[in-house]
Amino acid sequence: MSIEQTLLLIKPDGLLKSLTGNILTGLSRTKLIIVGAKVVRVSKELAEKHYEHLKDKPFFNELIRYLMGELHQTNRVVAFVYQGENAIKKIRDIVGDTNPENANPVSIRGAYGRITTAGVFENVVHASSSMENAEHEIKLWFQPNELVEDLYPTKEVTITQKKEIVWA
Ligand code: IDP
Ligand code: MG
Repeated sequence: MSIEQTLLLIKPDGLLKSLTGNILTGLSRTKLIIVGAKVVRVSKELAEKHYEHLKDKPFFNELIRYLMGELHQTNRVVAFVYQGENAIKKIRDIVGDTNPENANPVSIRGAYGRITTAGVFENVVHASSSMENAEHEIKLWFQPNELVEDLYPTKEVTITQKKEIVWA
């Protein structure tokens, strides 16, 4: 058994349907621990990087609009990093099959997902599918100081003349 990390996103349809509590309760059965959590405004760039591997699919443009919240009058997702033994499989088992119609009816996607007429699977959550995939995704969504564990090697850089938004 290996200690793994995995990225879990509550997608815009999950937020529109107020499913955050249900989803977290469902996932708490895994006894995994949360080592990072935040609400993220999803830019087109972030959405396209996240789904880069699907860029040749016919549903890609709709999928990007979906993750950006354009189909659900919102512009955010909630992101979590879970950690523990076999975290990737444990989370994916509860999340269910990619296609909500094939997903176990008691899984998150089986219970709450749907297929839109535009053809995208609105399946409520995203979960990493392999260790390589998880590392890539966690680094995309979180900076090292946003996680309470040192998961991957870091380096120190000095950034000068960087503009930042601070409270006025
Ligand atoms: P996953 O989310 O179960 O890992 P991926 O193949 O990585 O599945 O696909 C990413 C997302 O793209 C899915 O969660 C779903 O929203 C959407 N998607 C995947 N395959 C299809 C499809 O055949 N039709 C419509 N949407 C799809
Ligand atoms: Mg995937």
